[in-house]
Amino acid sequence: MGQPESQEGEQPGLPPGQRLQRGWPVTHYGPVPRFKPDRWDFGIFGATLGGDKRSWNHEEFSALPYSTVVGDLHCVTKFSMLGAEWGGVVARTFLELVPPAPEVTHVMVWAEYGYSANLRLCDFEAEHTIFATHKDGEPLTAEHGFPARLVVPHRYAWKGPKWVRGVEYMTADRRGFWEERGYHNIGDPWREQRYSYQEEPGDGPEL
Ligand SMILES: Nc1nc2c(c(=O)[nH]1)N[C@H]1C(S)=C(S)[C@@H](COP(=O)(O)O)O[C@H]1N2
Ligand SMILES: [Mo]
Repeated sequence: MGQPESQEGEQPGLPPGQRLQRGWPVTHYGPVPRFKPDRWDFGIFGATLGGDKRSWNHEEFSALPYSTVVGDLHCVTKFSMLGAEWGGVVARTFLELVPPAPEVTHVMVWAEYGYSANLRLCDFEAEHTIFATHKDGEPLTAEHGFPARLVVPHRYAWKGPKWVRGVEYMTADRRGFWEERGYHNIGDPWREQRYSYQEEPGDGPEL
């Protein structure tokens, strides 16, 4: 076994076709929502074990166990940021607090204005998948998702909604906002799964 194959001009640590970005650009669709602390909550719903729902207001969310993970952000428009330190609540914490029914295979992560992204349960429960409130020790700014955004370092960054509001447990896969609009249902940057036309049978629900 040698080094992983890399085409000329590609940098180690960068998925194929990506380039490093200096600084941290802001990328999203639509306006930046205004945070209203007394109106904000974060909910877990859908196919929970026993059918309960649970939600946390901002104060309660801020009191959940805090950890840090190191992870990349790969935007499908080809820029990447490597090795940021994200602080917040790891996604699997919610699976412990509100266990899913045994039939759950996928989740839909919901954000302000109805933005959503679907993930396989295994990607959601990966140890570095985190609801980040901080980056490199600083609270997120409004444009980057304050008060919380999901980071899934091993998926393209559209799978990490900013301004998250909750998670729906699902017993079958369903496409989220970009997955319905031409982007790949799985979105693995290491396999360069950018567009839905690249999907193979089994990668996602019929379009
Ligand atoms: N709510 C919401 N979250 C979103 C998006 C969006 O349009 N709305 N865009 C995604 C995309 S495509 C990227 S690349 C990242 C960018 O995060 P950043 O602006 O913090 O760099 O946010 C993701 N999260
Ligand atoms: Mo993106």
